[in-house]
Amino acid sequence: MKKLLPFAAIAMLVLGACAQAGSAQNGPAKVTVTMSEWSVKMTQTTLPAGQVTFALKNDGKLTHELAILKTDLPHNKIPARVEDATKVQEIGIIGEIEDVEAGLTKTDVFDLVPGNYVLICNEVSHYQAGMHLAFVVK
Ligand SMILES: [Cu+2]
Repeated sequence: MKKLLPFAAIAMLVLGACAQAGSAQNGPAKVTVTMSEWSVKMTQTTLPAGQVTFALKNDGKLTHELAILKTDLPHNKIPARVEDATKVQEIGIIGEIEDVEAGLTKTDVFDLVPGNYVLICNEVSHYQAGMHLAFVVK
């Protein structure tokens, strides 16, 4: 009987892994955002509601960051800050991945409800240089 215990433990691990894979079938729960000067790309711009893993990959030479805004504003119409026009107002911010240095990738998980979103880089003047993108959660 003692020898059965390790098998039971392995079986539970395998079942756990299957359960995780199963939930991914409902929709991709992971998206990669690639940033460089001066662009933002996403592997897909329609995401399923719920927990979504964002991997921010910095393919550029400067430090970039990702801020997720839940807003119906067009992605190129986010207003500048009054006190510092080199950055925009983080309207409806639900999370961010801060300061990813060149060549690195940082990952975080965000809980998304259905709606319209804008993804921006809010390092100094990066938004104005074109680092913004719209995506939808359904
Ligand atoms: Cu940037």
